[in-house]
Amino acid sequence: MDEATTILFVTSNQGKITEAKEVLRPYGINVESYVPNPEIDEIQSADLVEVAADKLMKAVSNSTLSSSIFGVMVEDAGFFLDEYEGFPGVYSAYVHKTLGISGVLRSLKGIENRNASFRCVIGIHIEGENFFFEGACKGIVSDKIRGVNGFGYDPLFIPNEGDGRTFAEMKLEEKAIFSHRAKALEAFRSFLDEWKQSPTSNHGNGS
Ligand code: ITT
Repeated sequence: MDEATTILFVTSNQGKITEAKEVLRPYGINVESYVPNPEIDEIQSADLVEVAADKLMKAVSNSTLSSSIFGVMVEDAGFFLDEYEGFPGVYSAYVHKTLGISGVLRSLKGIENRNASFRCVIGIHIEGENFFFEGACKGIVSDKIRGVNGFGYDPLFIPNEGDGRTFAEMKLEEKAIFSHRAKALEAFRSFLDEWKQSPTSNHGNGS
């Protein structure tokens, strides 16, 4: 990226913003946060892409965009437990608010299958078009709450690609190596490299 590109990330979750900044900064992409008030109402759907698409449409129509903003971004994410056929998945925010991570942990007491994954879909609106990028991270649920970093389900989740620590025991830059969010943002970043070269892009080096 040879020029600063500013993306407006519309989310009520500060943790997501911090991580997106961390992943995209090395590529010269600035992430600015926009915390909607009231929060964007999410539709009920079993499909993260559908939820992200609806969020993106609402975010774009709610945001006042200055000319320095290159794109508008939203994200929908979830924590999927294999034992429960993916639940809480798209209901993760609700389960986190009601049961909390200690409730989720209690529900898994004595259960052998502790496989889990995080998944997310990032939706980005650029020059009137919407683009979607997915990321997933597999791991297992810890037998106790561990660590104070990150947010949400991080103190429960031990990624398979890691060294046995939960996400909440890792530094920001460590989680950003292989998290679901980092993977989706990397997919966006490589798309952007190609897109900027494309002759039809107004922002392209090749235009
Ligand atoms: P916005 O919709 O405003 O972006 P949110 O926190 O409601 O913020 P989601 O609906 O996408 O976001 O998140 C679903 C839940 O999954 C929520 O409880 C998050 O805290 C949790 N979650 C998402 N990504 C996570 C991550 O990287 N680590 C831990 N928990 C995460």
